[in-house]
Amino acid sequence: MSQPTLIFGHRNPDADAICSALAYADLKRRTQSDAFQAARCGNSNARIDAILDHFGVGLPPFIGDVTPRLREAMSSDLVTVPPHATCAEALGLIERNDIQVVPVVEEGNRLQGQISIFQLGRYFVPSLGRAKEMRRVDTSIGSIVGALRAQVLHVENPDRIEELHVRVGAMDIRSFDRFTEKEYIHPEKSVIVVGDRRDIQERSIQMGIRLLVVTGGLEVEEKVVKRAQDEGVSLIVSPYDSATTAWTIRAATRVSKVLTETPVEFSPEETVADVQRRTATMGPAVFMVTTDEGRLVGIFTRRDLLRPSSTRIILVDHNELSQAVPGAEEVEIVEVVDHHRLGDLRTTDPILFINRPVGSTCTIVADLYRQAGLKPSREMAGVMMGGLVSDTLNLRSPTSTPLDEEILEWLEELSGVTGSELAEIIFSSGSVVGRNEPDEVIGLDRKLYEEGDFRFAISQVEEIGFGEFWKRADDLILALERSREEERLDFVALMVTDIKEQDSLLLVNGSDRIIQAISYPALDEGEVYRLNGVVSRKKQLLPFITGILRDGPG
Ligand SMILES: [Mn+2]
Repeated sequence: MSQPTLIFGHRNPDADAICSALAYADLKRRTQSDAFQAARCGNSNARIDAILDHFGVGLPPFIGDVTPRLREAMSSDLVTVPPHATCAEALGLIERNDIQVVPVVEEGNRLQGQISIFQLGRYFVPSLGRAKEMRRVDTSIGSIVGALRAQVLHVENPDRIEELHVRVGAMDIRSFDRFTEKEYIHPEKSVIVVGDRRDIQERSIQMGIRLLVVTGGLEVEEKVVKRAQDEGVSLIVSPYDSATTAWTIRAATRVSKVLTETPVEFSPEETVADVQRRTATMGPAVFMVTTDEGRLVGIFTRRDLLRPSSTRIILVDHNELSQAVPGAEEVEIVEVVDHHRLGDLRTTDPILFINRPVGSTCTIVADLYRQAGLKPSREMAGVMMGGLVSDTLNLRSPTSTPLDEEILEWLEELSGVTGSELAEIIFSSGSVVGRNEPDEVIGLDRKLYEEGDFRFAISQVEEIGFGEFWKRADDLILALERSREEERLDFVALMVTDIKEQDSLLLVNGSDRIIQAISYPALDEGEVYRLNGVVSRKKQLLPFITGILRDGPG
């Protein structure tokens, strides 16, 4: 089964990011297929937990990175041979599977080497300058019997691996003797392939050669068999003619004797992009993928690396790559459902892109249920309410629209909970500032933006009253500055919103150009400002900052 399409909210997910991913996956499963799965690329927080716990829904699984890895690009459908296999077996696999290279593995798939069609070619193609070598075989008589499917008349020590030299006894007996003398091959290492030439059969046995192979499936005289047994000469009958038999014996050489190529090994966890870089200038056409323990798990060619990743993702509650799960730019983004400004996203194919200026992504997803003529379950209605109520501060934020109001009413009916009850559950789940370390407060709901070369981040926390904030303001300012230095940003801000009073405080650090342009009253010049009536980062604060960047102060 192909992997499911993953539905992700943004990094540092808030309730709307998590809840809209869960609900959109549920809607997709109901309207299309099971192949959709909600995911998250960041940690949960107390508010998200409060919503999900209340409706008995589990958190989506954490997937922190979707960068394509070698394990997805490689082929794990492996055709291998053990080191004791014969070249004939390796060649058979190469031919049957239409491949170029066969990995040679020991017990437990431990990679020992690889054998390629080119290597086998060099081994088998005759070279007149190395005539003697061309007839050498490193194998056992048992393997020769197997390769030839020979009839055994007598064999000794069939499993012993030994160096043998093959000769065809096709000449006159006198020439045969002369050749034998000239080549100095010890009879114990000689394999002689012969047809029904009784004189050469007998001379071979008399010389005490290691193996006599009678070809063409010919009958061997009883007397000859008896002599072979007496002299301890192995004697078999090949069904093939002499030329085929000689070649097949040679092909009974064990692959371990031919191995010369050292495989280039890669880890399944390397990214496809890294592997592409590493292999760009490498000679071999086929590469091996092994675990740290040296176990072979896959094989790939450069072409496998060019196939587009099979990972498909849907972005909800964001549409900018800087806010998306790491690796998003290298996989296929198939849909976007969002309620933020348009960012930098580019795709190669047309995609479904839903962006509506409403209070929450959950509002859009709920509306999609309505359009499909479907009622969400009590749990899903509650989950969507969670995103809607927390993003619109229960409709009190300036980002909320008549549609949010209408959808909230519909979801209240389905979930059996009112917006204010849920708001109470969400926002009383504790002071974010009081419960977390300053660095965590900055990171919980933080968005990164790029305007040309200008890179900045705005974090936001919602509190009931500013009491906890003032206790920790100094530490928060230091944490904010650290975060800017660590990420080399031009400007950072933390917006602390009092959801009861509908006001915010803004902590700033970085770019003087922006800070000097802030026209809100300063509580602490250059560091803390009071944003009267401002509660929306997206609709109120962000346009203010991008306005300064584009037009300059004024
Ligand atoms: Mn949202």
